[in-house]
Amino acid sequence: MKRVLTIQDISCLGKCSLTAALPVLSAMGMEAVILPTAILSAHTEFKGAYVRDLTEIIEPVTKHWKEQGITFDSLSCGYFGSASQMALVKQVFAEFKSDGTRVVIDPVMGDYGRLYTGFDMEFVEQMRSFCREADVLLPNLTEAAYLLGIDYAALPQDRTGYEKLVRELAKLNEGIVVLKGIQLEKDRIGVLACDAHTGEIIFCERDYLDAKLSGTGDIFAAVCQGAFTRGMGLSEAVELAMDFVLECMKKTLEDKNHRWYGVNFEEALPYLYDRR
Ligand code: PXL
Repeated sequence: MKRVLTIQDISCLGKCSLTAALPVLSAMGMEAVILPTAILSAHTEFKGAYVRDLTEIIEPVTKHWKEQGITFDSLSCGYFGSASQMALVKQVFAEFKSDGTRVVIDPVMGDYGRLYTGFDMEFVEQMRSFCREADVLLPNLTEAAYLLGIDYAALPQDRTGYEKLVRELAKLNEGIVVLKGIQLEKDRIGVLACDAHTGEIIFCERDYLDAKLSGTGDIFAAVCQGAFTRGMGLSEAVELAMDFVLECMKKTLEDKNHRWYGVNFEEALPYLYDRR
């Protein structure tokens, strides 16, 4: 069985980051090992969340794994508790990366044009250079704008503009970039993927569901990690991630009393299991 590492926070309440990635990776048939970067009472869309930074555990936990001879088939990271964790996680990647171990980085910083609570420009600067570690980089539009130092309001409006943007992003990691949340038409949403090695560009589009739901990016990232680890190609991985996120959103919106703070991925898991 493939064993994968996912490094991100535990939001005790909120159905995102590790509490969403773990079930997704399990449903995809792989052993998920976790390295929590922080524990939060709830994700930061909740006002006044309690945050406990876990920077201090990174070294001793990974040292123990090394002593046990543990290896991973892929490595990923998402939400960091603080900017200083990036240097440590870079070391973790260096220690556990071997031939064929893909590093998937979701540069979690913000959405809808603004940074999440607790992040600042210094964090953005560090993230920009940390992105170099990524074989696969998964920014949304907000993160893309911050990474490239451009105004969110000045993002492109057409396919040609986005292709230029995604190629610029791919210079950060010289690998694969999957840019999420592109709306070229009012009722469609898509992702544009670029592989800097081959020059390949893929655009994958689905019907747009007009709902702002937290955790979809984390779920998208977990499916991508699982898909690449299972040996799927770029196009297959991206299609599966999009379809599953859409399935989660549909399941959520079917319930008029759905939770505001996360998607119903639980009832969508059989779909993922069948398509993996
Ligand atoms: O879903 C991204 C995410 C992950 N972790 C925490 C968050 C957020 C987004 O708000 O607050 C703690």
